[in-house]
Amino acid sequence: MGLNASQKIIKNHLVKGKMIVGEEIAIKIDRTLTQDSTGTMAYLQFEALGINRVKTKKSVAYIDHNILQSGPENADDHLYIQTVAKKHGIYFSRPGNGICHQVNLERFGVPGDTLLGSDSHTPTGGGIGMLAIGAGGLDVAVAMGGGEYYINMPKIVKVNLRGKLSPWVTAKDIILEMLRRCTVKGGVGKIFEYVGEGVKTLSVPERATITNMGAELGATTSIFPSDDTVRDFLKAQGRVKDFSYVQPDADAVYDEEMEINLSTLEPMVACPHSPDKVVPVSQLKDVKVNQVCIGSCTNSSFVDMMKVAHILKGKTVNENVSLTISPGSKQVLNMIAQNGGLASMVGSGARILESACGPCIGMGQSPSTDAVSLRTFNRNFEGRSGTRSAKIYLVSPEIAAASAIKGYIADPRELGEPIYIEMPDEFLVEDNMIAPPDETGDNIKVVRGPNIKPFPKAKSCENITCGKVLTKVGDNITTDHIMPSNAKLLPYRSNIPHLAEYCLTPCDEDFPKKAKENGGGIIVAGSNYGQGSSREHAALAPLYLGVKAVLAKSFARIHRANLINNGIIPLVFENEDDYDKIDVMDELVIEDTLKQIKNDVVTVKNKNRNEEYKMVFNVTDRQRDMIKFGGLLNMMKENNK
Ligand code: MIC
Ligand code: SF4
Repeated sequence: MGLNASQKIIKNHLVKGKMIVGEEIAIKIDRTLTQDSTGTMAYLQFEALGINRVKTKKSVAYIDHNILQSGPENADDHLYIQTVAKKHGIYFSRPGNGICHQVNLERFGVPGDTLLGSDSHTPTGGGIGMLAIGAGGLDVAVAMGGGEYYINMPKIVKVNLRGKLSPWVTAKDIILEMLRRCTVKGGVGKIFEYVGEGVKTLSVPERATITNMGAELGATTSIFPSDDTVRDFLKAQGRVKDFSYVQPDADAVYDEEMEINLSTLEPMVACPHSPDKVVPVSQLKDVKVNQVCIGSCTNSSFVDMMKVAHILKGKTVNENVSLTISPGSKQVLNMIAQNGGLASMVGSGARILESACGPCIGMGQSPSTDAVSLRTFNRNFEGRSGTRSAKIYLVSPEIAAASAIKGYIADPRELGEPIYIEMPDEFLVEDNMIAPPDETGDNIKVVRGPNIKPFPKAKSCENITCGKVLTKVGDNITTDHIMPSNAKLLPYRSNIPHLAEYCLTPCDEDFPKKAKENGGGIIVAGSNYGQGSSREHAALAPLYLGVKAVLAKSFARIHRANLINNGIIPLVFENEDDYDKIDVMDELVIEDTLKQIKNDVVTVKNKNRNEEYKMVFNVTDRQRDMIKFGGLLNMMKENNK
């Protein structure tokens, strides 16, 4: 029986377990990436492991998220990451060099290798045939130290692409179609492998747009098997030596299959406030637009930027629209500066921002009250832009640029003749903003600003776990709800006590207060709890506030792992109706916790209502140990005794 590309890479990296769907496997990680908003924690945790030098083939630390520097905090974090990287053998991509996923694709990604990144959009690397997975900072820290990465063997889904995109229809529309069909939870426990005739028609950046936004499906990752298109891309980046073919066998078997006929797709839009609320652009025509933001790790490549430049050339941005553009990397910015594309943007009145995440993570450019903002980004969760009442729509760069000129949501097909931008034969390669590590690190002093506080450490599990239900939230709660991130809070990513004051406040303003008054407690949630970002802070802040367990209808993959890594028990309702029976401030108890966590089903008693709920605790033995010992770090210490 033949293997698909995902299975081939997993097989080559398999350290423990069998490749049977749902069973726990451990894989060797070749490469890691961190960015600054999750990186400080990841490096504090790496330091706690006491390992001197990273053991990966290459690890890279990027600065791209917290770049506003409205006080010393962000700059202090940058300096900490810069020095810790220099000391421990990590390459440092300096602020200004670009968004981690874009730069990784250009300068570091290697087909067939595994990449673990402390950012949920790490699967962007799947665009060149890497097995690239997003994870919490602690998992990345362990991988940097040479430790394996544990996942349950995902189902591999064959996505057969047929036909060819029509003019003005883009890769963004392919992934929006995937989201329309599968929803934001449809990818949990799956890898999407894109194959078929249609793949040949897609460039590397187009593929990367799709694998990037596969994160919004909740998928473990997405991948395009590497082919001649990837070879040409790496050659144009001066890295053909990094290329190898990773192709599925002719008789490869998949766990599920689906098909998209590219020829029938239309330009699409994801409506507020979820990336899966997708409709064709024709349904939204004439909606007035106040702001347009182009960029992010989803759509900021050279070709994306050049398409936008062509649409804007000789035009003026509508009087009622503010247009911002963030090119994805220094390479992209420099190339459009040299070929005149940037001049067309500036000439039209676009506001050019730094090559960084910027408005995508609410680092500036929050829209006005009730505004309609069109963004080429990947997430439009409520409040993420920094303006709670704003309505964010996710679109292709083509729709974005056309709408910026017209002042309302525009169908780019009205622009007439399509634009075709050739992929360059040679990209402008200049790695002068990537600082290599010191050879030994012995004389490097790690600089720690006053804002860098120690991270909270879990305690070993008590035999009676009890607490009040501090809050009860609905379905699809994102980590942006659990641990909001905006220009005011991002500077505190290395200061959990401060961040904890805002934990879950978008859902329940009094949550931190209630947690403190009751000495911690329990969270009750609907399905897909913790979707979105990989930020471990969404587990660390609840840990700091004394949260012991989360009872939910279901969990998103990375957040569930982060909870377990930090000793918080994630339990799933066996009977979803029980969710309705629990009220805020009910007192819940898990008796004989140490015994019960050995089982797949745990009984939770509700003292106020004299009821019992069966909760599924379907985790691996290793994860049971983590809960017992109080998280991954404690378990590792215990195992090393
Ligand atoms: C995001 O897009 O939500 C982020 C900001 O990049 C996060 C990481 C973080 O919260 O720092 C992610 O995707 O993991
Ligand atoms: Fe940055 Fe946005 Fe990409 Fe997250 S999704 S890495 S915030 S550009």
